[in-house]
Amino acid sequence: MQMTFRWYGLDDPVTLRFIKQVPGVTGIVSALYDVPVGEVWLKESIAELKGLIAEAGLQFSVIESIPVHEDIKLGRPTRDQLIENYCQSIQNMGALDITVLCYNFMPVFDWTRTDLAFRLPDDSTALIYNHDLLAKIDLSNGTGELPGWATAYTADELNGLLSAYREVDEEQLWGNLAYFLERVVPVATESGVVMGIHPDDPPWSIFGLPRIIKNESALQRLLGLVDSPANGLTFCTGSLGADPDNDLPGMVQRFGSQGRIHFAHNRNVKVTPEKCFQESPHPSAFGSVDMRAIMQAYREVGFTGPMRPDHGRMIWGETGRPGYGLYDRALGATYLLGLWEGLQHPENNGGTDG
Ligand code: DNO
Repeated sequence: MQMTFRWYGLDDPVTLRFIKQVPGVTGIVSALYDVPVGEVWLKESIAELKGLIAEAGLQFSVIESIPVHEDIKLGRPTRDQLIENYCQSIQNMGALDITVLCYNFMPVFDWTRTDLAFRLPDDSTALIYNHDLLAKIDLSNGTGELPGWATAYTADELNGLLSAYREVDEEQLWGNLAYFLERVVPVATESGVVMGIHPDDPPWSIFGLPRIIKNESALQRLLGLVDSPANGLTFCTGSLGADPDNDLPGMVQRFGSQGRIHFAHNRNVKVTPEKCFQESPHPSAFGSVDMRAIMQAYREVGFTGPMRPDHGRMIWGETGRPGYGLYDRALGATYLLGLWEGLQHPENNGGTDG
């Protein structure tokens, strides 16, 4: 296992130098944030980012994410050119030896919360989600009212997308995902890249949009769409853990032993009443996710891929990008590495990457 950290590029207040100071973190998860969705990621631009990371003494381990254009998810005729561009981006990353790609297939909205700075009794703040409150968010003026939504849509753009998705049900979305994967996975394989789909977050429909990557049977179905090792998973305990029916350690066992988990996102969530959750500190005691059992399952399947602590709270007065401050994620990385070391088989005395 390689412990990694997400970095948002030169604008990120959490610098590569700070990340390098977190014990045991050797890899960076990043992306090109200025390429319009659908365009090719140029090799020179990826190489430049890789160079910055290497200068800091770190490895560019994962691209998270190359966004999938809505026209691909909607199955519009323009998708073929967009898929070709996507393939080109994969070839470019592969040529630079960046071998893990995280992506998602969530219509319109990536991860979604109702409050990005909910104050906890200890005065830290966390991201929370409440399904009833979400339903009350008014989208008639675009994404303005949605807390922290990164891709701002105007009212017209958003209405256009929402009405286009009214014609696409879950089965059609599966079909469009299959169409995409049938074309990109062979290119990934040739390029030495493995793909890990990120589960839907939260793992249920929001705003009436179809969402399909939500549970074990969906993940198994995904793997079968193109039965090749390059077609795999980003296993996110926070996203899947929002549904108490998901058996996370069992899923790590079953998908990990098939060699199909390519990237691990470890986050804890405290699942409150139905379809409500609060992001909580990484250790098991603070949420509904049994982190020890999950790490044990990763040990048992001999996981060698990248892992990152996922969202943290804001603590010690830190301000910054919600979920992506330095301190709580650094505590998370240290906790996960501690579990990893403690779960090491006594006969295998080999550091953190065994
Ligand atoms: C949230 C992240 C997601 C993830 C994408 C992957 O913090 O885990 O935004 O990067 O869903 O495509």
